[in-house]
Amino acid sequence: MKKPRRLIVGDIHGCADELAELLFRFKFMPGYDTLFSVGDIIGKGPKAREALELLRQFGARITLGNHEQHLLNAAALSPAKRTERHAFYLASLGKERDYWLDQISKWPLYIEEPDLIIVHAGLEPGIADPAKMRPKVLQNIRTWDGTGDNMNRQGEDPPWFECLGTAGASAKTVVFGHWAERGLVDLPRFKGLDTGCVYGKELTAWCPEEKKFHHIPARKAYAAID
Ligand SMILES: [Mn+2]
Repeated sequence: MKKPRRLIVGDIHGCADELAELLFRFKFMPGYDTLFSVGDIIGKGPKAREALELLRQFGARITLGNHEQHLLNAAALSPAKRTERHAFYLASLGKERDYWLDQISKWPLYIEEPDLIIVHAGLEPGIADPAKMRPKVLQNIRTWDGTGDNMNRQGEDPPWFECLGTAGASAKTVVFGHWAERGLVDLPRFKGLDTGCVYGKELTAWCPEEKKFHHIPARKAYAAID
């Protein structure tokens, strides 16, 4: 029998059919293999509830994405103050809304394994300890301007993973999502998994034991790139 494997899945955004196909093709064995998600399971796409349910059934450990943060923010507002987008996010949870809100509110900002750090967007340059990094940075960073005021200035500022320097240079591989426009990142210490499934590209996961990516093509484009 094969050794237990870990599978870390990139941004799903309601693409539950592609997630199911990924788990099937990987021959994922619940209770033997371990599943992780970098978050952004909801938002944009069609089957948020089904994706959450699949991850629950397979015992996934999940880091909080910026879209889950948007959901939690929506739930904290009085109904009169919610935007249409807030309402869409809350409605996407279906009847078990309260159950999922409770679950999602417990998801961590990052997960540390002996050899990995799993995080939604990336690590904050200049800070060695992930516990001291700002939540909004862990959830949103793409590029680094030296302060974190603007974390999405592509083409002007460097990607966060080029800015960690020696302070953030742990021996662990950082596995992240959140940057569909850039797509797959395959550097020795950095694995970026958001390959824009919801935009009609593909769902990507990485297995550290196999040192291999797994890709499932999107069945269609569910949303336009914003
Ligand atoms: Mn994101």
